[in-house]
Amino acid sequence: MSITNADATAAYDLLSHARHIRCICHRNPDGDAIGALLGSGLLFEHAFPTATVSFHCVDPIPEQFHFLPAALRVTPVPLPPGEGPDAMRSDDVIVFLDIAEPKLTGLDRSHTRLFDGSIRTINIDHHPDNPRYGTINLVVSDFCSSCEVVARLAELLHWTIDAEIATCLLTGVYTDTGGLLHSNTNARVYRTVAYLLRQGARRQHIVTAVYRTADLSTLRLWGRVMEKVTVTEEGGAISAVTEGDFRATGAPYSALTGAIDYVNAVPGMRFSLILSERQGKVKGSLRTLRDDVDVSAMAGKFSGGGHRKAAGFALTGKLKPEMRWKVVDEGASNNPEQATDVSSH
Ligand SMILES: [Mn+2]
Repeated sequence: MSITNADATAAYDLLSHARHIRCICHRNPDGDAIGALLGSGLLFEHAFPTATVSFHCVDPIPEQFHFLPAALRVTPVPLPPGEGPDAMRSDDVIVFLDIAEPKLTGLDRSHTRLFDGSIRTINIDHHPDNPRYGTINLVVSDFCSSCEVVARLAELLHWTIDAEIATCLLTGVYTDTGGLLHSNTNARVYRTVAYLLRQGARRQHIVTAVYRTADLSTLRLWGRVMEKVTVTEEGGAISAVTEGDFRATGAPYSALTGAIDYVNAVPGMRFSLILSERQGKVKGSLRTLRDDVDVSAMAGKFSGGGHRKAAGFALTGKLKPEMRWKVVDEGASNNPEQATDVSSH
């Protein structure tokens, strides 16, 4: 599955009539959301010089991505200051990047017009559970990243990807494949990487910024994550960080990104999970290395979603620490009947 020529042409037609193209990525943006946001916006700017292109995300772009071109042009709300949702004109086009569902914009309640069909929108994504909420949907679930979808769109439309744009797009490919290590890194992904490198993508800059830079506060937060890993009877490697951990280490919520890959490294596990408390919510990140485990289905039980091998959810509430201790008669350690559970809370 990929984007068809017809999809690409439909997107082109919509964009070519736009006065203002507003690109939006999901809240708590990761490298793919940011790379796709900036890369697509810059492509549109080159392709449609008479249109105004703007970049939006309700949450700030983490500092580690500030090296990307146009990162500092990102503003919170996809509307000019002082204007309400009704000020959006009929010739405006909204482009959603890496947004699996409307609520992940953080704007689904305040800007309902974005999703009621009254504004023309293009939905560019790679999440399999994306409900195709756009006027035009460029959703390719077997692509590794939304950046790969943007690169494919550019290829079909014969748009030039310059070094700046290639750097944005390669960032998303790198982050959503865990540095080309995840199982979604197939031959087509390497082909895309080769193409972006030929266009001048600054690979070493991405590697340094994303994988070889960690604040002291991040290292301390990760220390707490690693220290608290426990293994469940269902074969899960699980850790949790509380608001207290974030406060004590001084690390922002975004610093947790990447820690899950270490928890997921415990041999023989079916899945891994990191729970984190964030302002009255508990966020869960799930990963698996196994083909017979579908963590997006697990996340779905908590109204979350994602991919088979990487998914997440968010619940309202906070974490209640629970410690379980078991006193086992050593002579009968293989017989669970003789173990006394003295779980304490
Ligand atoms: Mn993505």
